[in-house]
Amino acid sequence: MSKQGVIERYRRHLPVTDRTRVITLNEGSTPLIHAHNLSEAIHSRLEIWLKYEGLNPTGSFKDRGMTMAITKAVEDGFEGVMCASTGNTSASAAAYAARARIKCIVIIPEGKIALGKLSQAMIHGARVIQIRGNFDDALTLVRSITAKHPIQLVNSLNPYRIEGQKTAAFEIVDDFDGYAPDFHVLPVGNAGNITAYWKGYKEYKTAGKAKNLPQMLGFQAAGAAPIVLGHPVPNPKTFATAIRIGNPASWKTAVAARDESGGVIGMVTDQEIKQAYKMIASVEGIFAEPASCASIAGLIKLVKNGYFEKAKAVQGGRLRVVCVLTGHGLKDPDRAIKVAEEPVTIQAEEEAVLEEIGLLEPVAAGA
Ligand code: AN7
Repeated sequence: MSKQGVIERYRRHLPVTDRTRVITLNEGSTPLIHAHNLSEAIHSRLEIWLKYEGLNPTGSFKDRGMTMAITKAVEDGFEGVMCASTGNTSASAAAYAARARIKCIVIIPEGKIALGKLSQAMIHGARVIQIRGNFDDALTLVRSITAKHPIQLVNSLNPYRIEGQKTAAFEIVDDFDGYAPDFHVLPVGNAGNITAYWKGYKEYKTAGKAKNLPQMLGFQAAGAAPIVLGHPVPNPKTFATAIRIGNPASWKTAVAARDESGGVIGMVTDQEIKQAYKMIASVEGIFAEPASCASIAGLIKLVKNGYFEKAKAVQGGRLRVVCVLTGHGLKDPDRAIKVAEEPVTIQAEEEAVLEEIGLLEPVAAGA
């Protein structure tokens, strides 16, 4: 069967009726990839799986929530939507709004979103407004404006966003034949995604479709870690621009997900994120944007701290861990080029190439 969007796939679990006109780009049903090499490299007791959300139509997990939010905005008669964004939400909103033929306005922090994401919002025809401020300032503006004008807010404060995003938890359980993983690891920015996953796992368990619940392990960047620190961060800093957020909208529900599941919300440094970013690309062949790799960095950190030593696997044997890779690496090629080895430039000659790759002994000078 060709891939259907998440609303069709999980219709019974979502707030739609037979008359709802579904706005979709066939998002979801993303691959859950067994990361053998990573598992071996970091801890033999862990069976690590990667939920590669970068393979959604606009390159991030945001499409799951956006298909719902735009579908409902159209159903409710809105002719325009608006969001604040660190990049991916704006790319997704712009694409789905274009498909629905409604207006889209995005407010972004000037100079702080990855070029790929900016290009998406622009080419899909959104009205792109950059502010001299950060994501939190942008969200404050959007909340105020959408409260007073007939424009639908499509940030994750919009409950339909969470409804759509919870489908990723359903997919994971379906892929594991009715079991949730022992641990679910993901990056935390505005905290909508951790809220959505936890809601999805709980609903699937209540519906009798999941036998267990995972422990939720969320990671913020150390320079933008309000939930870990217990207070808003007025001037958040991290090279993982997607999660450069100092006052998450879904703070309370993120803490609830952590506490109800017996999990952790921790933080990782930019250095740790960078290492994980390179590692996942070089040992598994999977390119995820920096923010996504906060999940891998966090997992590595917990392993080093002995976090998993006493843990028991629900199905016996190895501990099953799912790390969500929230966005595609191609969103932000500048970062990749900065952290990777530079290519060499040589003459267009076979000998020169052979020498470069070590298949030719260099001719000693004066020989
Ligand atoms: C790749 O696009 O907030 O904790 O405005 O793009 O649900 O916010 C993006 C967030 C993780 C954090 N990984 O998810 C936005 C935005 C990537 C992201 C997050 C984001 P939430």
